[in-house]
Amino acid sequence: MTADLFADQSRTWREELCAGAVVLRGFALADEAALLAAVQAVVAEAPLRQMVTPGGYLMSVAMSGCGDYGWVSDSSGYRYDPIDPERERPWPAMPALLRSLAEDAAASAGFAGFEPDACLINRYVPGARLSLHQDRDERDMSAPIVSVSLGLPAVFQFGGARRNSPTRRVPLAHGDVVVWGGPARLYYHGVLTLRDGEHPLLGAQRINLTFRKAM
Ligand code: MD3
Ligand code: FE
Repeated sequence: MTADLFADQSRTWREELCAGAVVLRGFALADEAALLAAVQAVVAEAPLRQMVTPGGYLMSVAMSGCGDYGWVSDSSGYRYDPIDPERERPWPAMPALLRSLAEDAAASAGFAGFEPDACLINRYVPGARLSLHQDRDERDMSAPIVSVSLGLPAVFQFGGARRNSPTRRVPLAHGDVVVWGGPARLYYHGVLTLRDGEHPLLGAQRINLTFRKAM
């Protein structure tokens, strides 16, 4: 009865990228329908929007979020804000299912006790990209970041501690979860231009969730 024996694990496996960074392939697949419903409920309340960088560029990625804080970019800089400036209201609460997925992924990568207070939602349509950057607006760098990929596949670019560190390319597919912590927490990273395609559940888009401890 090999099929039964592997029923729970056959679609999920682990790949260590470097010390502190692990890909949990397929980790989000088990609950994908409920996960997508939760994300849809959040963006129905706080719509995805393209933000402006402090340098005046419109970001190709559309963003929203939930939890106690949302990440905001405008002409004055980047910040975590308890208020969504578009709606002048707090961000939607983080759905329990999203929180527990992030906590479970962090624990299974060795970061037990992760308590995210922010979940950023990034939406990529074909042509959108995220250039190489560090995530350094969070207060506590000992907490990891948990990333969940949904929809169209993307190529993730991941370097090192310096902007000119050599980079590697890692394909990320629907249901993949990545946990970044420890020595990898401040590594430069980005997402290459999303290619055209059609995902059976999400159509022509990729959604990425990143769970953080912002404050
Ligand atoms: C490596 N998002 O929102 S998630 C971001 O797919 C962001 O939308 C990408 O980078 C996306 O800031 C990549 C993977 C990720 C997130 C945070 C990291 C990788 C990281 C922090 C440190 C090192
Ligand atoms: Fe990032």
